[in-house]
Amino acid sequence: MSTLANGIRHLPDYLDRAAQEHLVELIRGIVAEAPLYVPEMPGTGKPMSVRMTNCGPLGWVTDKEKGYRYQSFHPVTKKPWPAMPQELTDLWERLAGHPKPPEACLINFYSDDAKMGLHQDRDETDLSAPVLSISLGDSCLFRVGGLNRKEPTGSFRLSSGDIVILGGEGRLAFHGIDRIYPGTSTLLRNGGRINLTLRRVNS
Ligand code: MD3
Ligand code: FE
Repeated sequence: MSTLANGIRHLPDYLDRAAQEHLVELIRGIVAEAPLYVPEMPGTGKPMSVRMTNCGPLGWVTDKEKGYRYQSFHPVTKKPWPAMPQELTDLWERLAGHPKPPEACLINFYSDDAKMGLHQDRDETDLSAPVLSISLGDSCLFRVGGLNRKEPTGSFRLSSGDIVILGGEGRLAFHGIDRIYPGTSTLLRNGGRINLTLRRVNS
């Protein structure tokens, strides 16, 4: 375990191969009910390169017209998000140190050339709750900076089975994904990277 400057904890290889495979099976079931969709930047409508879906009572979505928000249903199918698997709630209870359960699990899928620009996560009402991130599949280069976009950033690699807990001051740190390293994991048959972020939205 390593604690970065601002309360960001990195737990390398926290999940063993069997646990990773089990999560991939759960995600396959979720995606069958709630397909990955292409999110759009607010205002411009520019498509993001990462595809997304969610499970749990709430899901994070974005589109050109209404921008970043949490809502209880899939933006394309309009159906409620699939339930949060107990396995994810258990991980949150073990690692998050937060009294209330997670309300949203955002599922990000990165193909070989996908990336995510530097941003803050601040669409949640309860910013005292941490965000818990689980990486599956190909490795990536994760970038994290300070509370101001201008502050210097550092980067490190996230690999399959790694968990990162973003709490305390680090909760509002700027962060992003610079690149995927294709072919670095055999977990996903067709390659790519999945990131799960468990979030508490409401106080
Ligand atoms: C640092 N996802 O969905 S997870 C996101 O790998 C997001 O898909 C990235 O950023 C991904 O918003 C990074 C790690 C992460 C998540 C939330 C954070 C790092 C964070 C919140 C504050 C600081
Ligand atoms: Fe983020």
